[in-house]
Amino acid sequence: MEEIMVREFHTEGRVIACVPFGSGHINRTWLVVTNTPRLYIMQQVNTQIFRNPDGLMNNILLVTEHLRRKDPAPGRVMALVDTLDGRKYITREDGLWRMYDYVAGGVCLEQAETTEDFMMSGKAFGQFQRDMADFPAEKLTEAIPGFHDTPARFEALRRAAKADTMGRAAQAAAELDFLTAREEYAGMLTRLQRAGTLPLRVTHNDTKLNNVMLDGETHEPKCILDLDTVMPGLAATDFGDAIRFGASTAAEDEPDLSKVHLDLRLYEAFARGFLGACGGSLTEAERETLADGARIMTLELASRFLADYLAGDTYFHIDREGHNLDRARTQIALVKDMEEHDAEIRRMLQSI
Ligand code: GN1
Ligand code: MG
Repeated sequence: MEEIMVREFHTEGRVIACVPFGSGHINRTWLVVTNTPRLYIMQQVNTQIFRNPDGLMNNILLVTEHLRRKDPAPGRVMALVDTLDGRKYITREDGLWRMYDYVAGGVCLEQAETTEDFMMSGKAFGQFQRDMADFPAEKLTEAIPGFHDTPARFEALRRAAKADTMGRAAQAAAELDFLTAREEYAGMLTRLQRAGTLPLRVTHNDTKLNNVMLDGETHEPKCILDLDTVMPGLAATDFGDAIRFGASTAAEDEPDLSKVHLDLRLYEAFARGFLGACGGSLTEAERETLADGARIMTLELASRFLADYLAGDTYFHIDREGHNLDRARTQIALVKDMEEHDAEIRRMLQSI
């Protein structure tokens, strides 16, 4: 299908290849090669999951326009390629199709090579917070309603365990117990937001290290990728999701748990980058909940991976049997480290 869809966009030159690209769990992505030096990224967005494609694309258009006003230099903000009939995307039964200019000269890391790199990704997401601080969050659609409604995520886990449609709950009993014991705590940010203690911001909601493109030479932040989940949210969850993914010593799906630890030096590096770039725009309450953001996002992802494992892997792409259970287990290993080092982490954050 991609060979057909790629002809629907206004590319320069003739398309000579369309190669699977990246490591997303939800959408499908291709690198489009032409007979000119120009490259493109084409994506088929999963509309079973993103059920409001027009709202999602409207978010992206509004946000990229706002960011481009702040920094008009080429390659700093993702730019959509027009379709042949002058639109920005195509919606069909099999999903939403769109194309971006490929940002040349950048690198995306799956794991931080140096603490400096991770600091740079903190800087990028902090800058995003600051650049979007004067944008009215209520103009954005909730691309996935209740995306970080942690209590609802735990409720979904409970339902999946109870239904146990695949007969897998027995294998995951220890993980279920671990998460259930932390359910009350995990709802804390959602409660503080509903009470008005934490303000709604424009947040990215998928602040993984591999969603920041760094300059290939200087490793300074170049461009933030994957704007699909940009919507109103909490600063602490953007901070926390980045720590969850990037401050781990292992990949999100590492099956050997002895390799999975929280790296406090990486944690601190990200925090320095993030707070340095957005610091002044955060309230005291927001700063105080950053450590909770990291722990709660990790608990939330653990419950999402586990619920998907129990329900038969219908949400996150898997490459092997038990993939989502492995993912849930790495998240739990990280939570254990976060709990053990909580006092130290809070002291470190306070000192920045
Ligand atoms: C999904 O597909 P990807 O990698 O952009 C998920 C995120 C998770 C992430 C875990 C829409 O993101 O919430 O944090 O996997 N995106 C959606 O790696 O659910
Ligand atoms: Mg994403």
